[in-house]
Amino acid sequence: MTEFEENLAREQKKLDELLSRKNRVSGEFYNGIYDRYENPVLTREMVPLFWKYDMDPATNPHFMERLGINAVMNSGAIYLNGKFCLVARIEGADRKSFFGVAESDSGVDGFRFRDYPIQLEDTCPEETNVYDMRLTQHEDGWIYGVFCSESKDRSNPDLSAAVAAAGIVRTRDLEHWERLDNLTTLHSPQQRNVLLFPEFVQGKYAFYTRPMDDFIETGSGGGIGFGLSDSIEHAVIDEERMTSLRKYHTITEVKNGAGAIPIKTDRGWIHIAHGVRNTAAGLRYVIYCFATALDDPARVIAEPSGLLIGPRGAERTGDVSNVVFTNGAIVHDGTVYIYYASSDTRMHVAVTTLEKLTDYVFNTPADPGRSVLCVRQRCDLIRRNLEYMGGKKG
Ligand code: M1P
Repeated sequence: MTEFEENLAREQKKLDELLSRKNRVSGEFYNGIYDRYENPVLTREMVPLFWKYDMDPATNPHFMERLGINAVMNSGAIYLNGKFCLVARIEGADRKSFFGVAESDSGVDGFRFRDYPIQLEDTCPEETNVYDMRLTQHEDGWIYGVFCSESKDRSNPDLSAAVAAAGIVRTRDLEHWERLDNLTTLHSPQQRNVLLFPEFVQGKYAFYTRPMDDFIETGSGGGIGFGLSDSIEHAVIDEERMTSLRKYHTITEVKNGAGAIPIKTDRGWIHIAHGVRNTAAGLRYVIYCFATALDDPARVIAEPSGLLIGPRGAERTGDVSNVVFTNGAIVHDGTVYIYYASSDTRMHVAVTTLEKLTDYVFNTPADPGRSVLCVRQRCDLIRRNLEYMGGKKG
């Protein structure tokens, strides 16, 4: 066997084992709200070898990576033609991200990438990076992908100064993609974490936005916004109403952003979003929920206290440690699959049911905002429990 053949055979075997590995509910974790799974559902090791290596021994005798992959993370999600589909953010070794479709029959394992990543139309010459696509099956019949389109800020000499905007594409099959104009928000200089609402609102296209003064800092942006546009081909939002707000000394103090496409229930739209706080160890990203009204998707009607998913164990380390982030969930046959990335490195799934998620969102108490009130809230629970447990004994 040549060096090439030996290395190829070993790496292909590792990949095949990873792709056929069954995933199981983690026995370690319990909160009654959702299950975690033992293994990540997508990692950089699950990318096809022919995306990274030159497979011709004549030009690559050492079987050397030519185009490395650094991470597979923040994925949009949709159930299409009997498959759980993720549109993953794949980050090359060159720090540029792009999108690839991975499909699975079960939703918890066996995700395989299609042969080619998505090749977006090159309509924005200044655009340097694209990431974090959210997929909306809209009532107009199209599947839309809204993602961050990042360009260098030419007005600022700082080499790291960048501008984030919301790019929009549409497709019917996740194979052929039409690029539309980037979203314009008349009163917000930058946008990230934008998603398209699946229904028309007042006959218009509706977006959740995340207004920002700057590429990193949201500045005066108070939280997750909501705005309407007459057109989707040339989307423009004038007014952005605030929905879930950033609040002092909460999980959303530094920033927050919309995540999965809101899930419709008979009690309201359930949102699975992310919140960011600062710590001495840097920013900490967690996933939280809120609900908005069916008759007014900008009006928050429930916001359970604290986080739904926080980074735990091995999830806590990666390229950007202490981060969990979601931009996709799938509801199929009453089961909810929440796809989330950990530490900007790999993808996981948390699984619950629509019934449990609704119970969590509408029956978990809200954050009362101050320690003295929080301990009172907890003592109420303890008192009720002790009375109940004492009553049972007697
Ligand atoms: O590094 C954590 C996340 O940071 C950004 O989110 P936000 O805009 O809320 O700060 C995004 O770039 C996201 O991709 C990344 O996972």
